[in-house]
Amino acid sequence: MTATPAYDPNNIFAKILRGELPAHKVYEDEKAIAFLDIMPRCPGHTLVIPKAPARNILDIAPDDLAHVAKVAKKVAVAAKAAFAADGVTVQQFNEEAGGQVVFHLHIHVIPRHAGEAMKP
Ligand code: DGP
Repeated sequence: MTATPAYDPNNIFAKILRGELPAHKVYEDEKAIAFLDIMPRCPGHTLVIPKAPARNILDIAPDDLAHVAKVAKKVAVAAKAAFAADGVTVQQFNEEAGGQVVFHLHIHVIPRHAGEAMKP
């Protein structure tokens, strides 16, 4: 088993949080933001992230995780309506072996239409 590395403040989402990189923000509060994924797997693919410096589910404080989950629910409801979707896929990856590419915790919220394939 590999030890979980420390949080890297130079990851892309930390730069978005600091305003050093642009993002199309769709939601913000005191503890989280949501913005459109740059490589959407379906139209409306949104990422929800905590403002706290958490690498993934393995190191995030439980209260920060609870908040980001609440925001993911708001975004799911809003995105389903905005994109007239039939359903919503919610995904979250942890560490390279778990499919994570950007090492700041994020929840994928992906509006889905019946019969429409999701890009890999
Ligand atoms: P993953 O770590 O595997 O859960 O996926 C990372 C996601 O982040 C992937 O869907 C693409 C997205 N992404 C990567 N770089 C950027 C970026 O600079 N801006 C935005 N908006 N999304 C990004």
